Formats: sequence, structure tokens, C-alpha cells
Amino acid sequence: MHRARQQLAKLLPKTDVVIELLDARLPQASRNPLLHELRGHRPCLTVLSKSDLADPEATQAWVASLRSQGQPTMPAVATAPHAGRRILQAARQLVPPRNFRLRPLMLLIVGIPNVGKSTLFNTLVGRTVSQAADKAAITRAPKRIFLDDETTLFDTPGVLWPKLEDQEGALLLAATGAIRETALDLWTIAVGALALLERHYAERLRQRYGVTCAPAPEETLLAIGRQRGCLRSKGEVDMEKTARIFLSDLREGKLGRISLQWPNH
Ligand SMILES: Nc1nc2c(ncn2[C@@H]2O[C@H](COP(=O)(O)OP(=O)(O)OP(=O)(O)O)[C@@H](O)[C@H]2O)c(=O)[nH]1
Ligand SMILES: [Mg+2]
Repeated sequence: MHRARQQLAKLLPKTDVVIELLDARLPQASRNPLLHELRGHRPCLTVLSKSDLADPEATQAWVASLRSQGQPTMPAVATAPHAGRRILQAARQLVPPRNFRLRPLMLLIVGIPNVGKSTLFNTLVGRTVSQAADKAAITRAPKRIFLDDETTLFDTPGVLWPKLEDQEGALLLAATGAIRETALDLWTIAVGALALLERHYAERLRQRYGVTCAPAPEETLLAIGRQRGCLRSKGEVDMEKTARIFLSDLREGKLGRISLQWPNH
């Protein structure tokens, strides 16, 4: 991570526009304060990525909230071809006009691990040039491509910040796969995510797992384990297996479009 930070610090002085990807399901937890510091006053376009997995109502509220703070923001599905054109257009508008043939516009895609940077990079380029996969820390070094005579685009490795002090934030990052699972206990991640889901999506949980939310999320998760037949030989719930099933369902959108953070909550 330290290396990734140094690589970014090297590229930023030449950058015209930073395209910062936030996970639309958790825009606050996926915003890296370090990136904010590094980019200084450079123009920045915030892209709420994976918006196809997020609750449309929450995404709309986030876009309005961030824009009202003066931050150019748009939602995107990185895999959709039209997403690329809209993002490029919006980024170009943030730079005063100049002869871009003499000094091409330099765009830098940044964000935490697994947020969809390389997927967006490939969409903007129109073919797969950067490896993308559902695992943190896939991109290891910046990748440059000349989009046309007037535009240079960089994909960069995901950057997290050294101290994840906000416990809830760290948990959300683990639940969506930005932090590798070894960093936090699977059961703890699943219980924490479930506790948040119960606030807005109790009905979805009932529909998918046939459980009603118990007073404690641990109990609800144990009930999910029982319903799914995740049992050990003595009839005890296999906690790790249950947590894995629940987290995969969440990550793959099997619980429907869900947001884990809302503005002003
Ligand atoms: N549903 C959905 N999945 C997406 C979207 N964008 C990216 N993904 C998926 O998210 C996973 C991570 O994507 P990457 O593009 O590799 O993420 P990254 O930010 O480059 O990750 P690192 O290089 O590890 O920092 C992949 O499985 C992508 O298919 C999106 O808009 N919607
Ligand atoms: Mg990548």
C-alpha cells in the first residue's frame, strides 16, 4: 500500500482531473482521506461505482448530497459502455480549455481496492487492457494508455489508508471485499453487515432466508445458517460457512440492490 501511495504521489502533479471511484453502496466508508490530501485542489470527478448493486434511492440521495457540497458526482456501472462516454465528458468539463494536442489531458483513476477502477479503465479504453477481478489488490502498478491524441488515462493500484480507525467503516469495507477477509473475522463481518441491513432491508432478509430479524443480529445469522442447512455433525451451526454464504449473497447482489450507508445517517 505504501508503494501504491508513492506511485500516486508521483503521478498527481501531472494530472488534470482525478476520477475518484467510491463504492455507491458505501460512499463514505470507501472515500480515502489520504487521496483527498494527496490530490489537493486538483479537479476531481467523483464516480459512484457499482451503482447497479446499490439502492437507487440511496444513490440519488448521495449524488444530491455530494453535489450540494460542490463535488461533481455521477453514478456509474463501470461495465456499461455508455458509462465511459459520460464520464469522459464530465471530466473534460472540469479543465479550462487549452490545446490538448500540445499537452494532452491527463486523467487518473483512483480509489480503494476492488472498487472497479480497472473495469472502468477497460470500459473507457473499449477493450480489456487492465486485469480486473473480484479480489482486492489486483492492479499492482499504474497503467497508462493514450485514449486519443488529446487524452491520456491512467489506471492505478487501490489505496487504503494506514489506520482504519472507524470500526464500522472497516467492517463495511471488509463486507464488500475492499479489505481481504483475513483482516477481519468472517463471522464478525457478516454480523456487522447484517445489523446494518436489518435497518432498511428486513423484508428482503425474510424473503431470501425465511427468517425474521431477532433482537440480536448474531441470532438472525444463526437462524440463516439453520435455514441454509449449514450444520456440523452435532447439529451446531457452521458459523464460517454461514458467514460466507451471507457475504457472497450480499456481494453478488442476491439480496437485491442494497446500500449500506445513506447520507446524513
Ligand atoms: N456489479 C458491478 N460490478 C463491478 C462494477 N465495476 C467493477 N465491478 C466488479 O468489481 C470487481 C473488481 O473490479 P476491478 O476493476 O478489478 O477493481 P479495482 O478497483 O481495479 O481493484 P484493484 O486493482 O484490486 O484495486 C470485478 O469483479 C468487477 O467485475 C460495476 O459497476 N458493477
Ligand atoms: Mg485494478
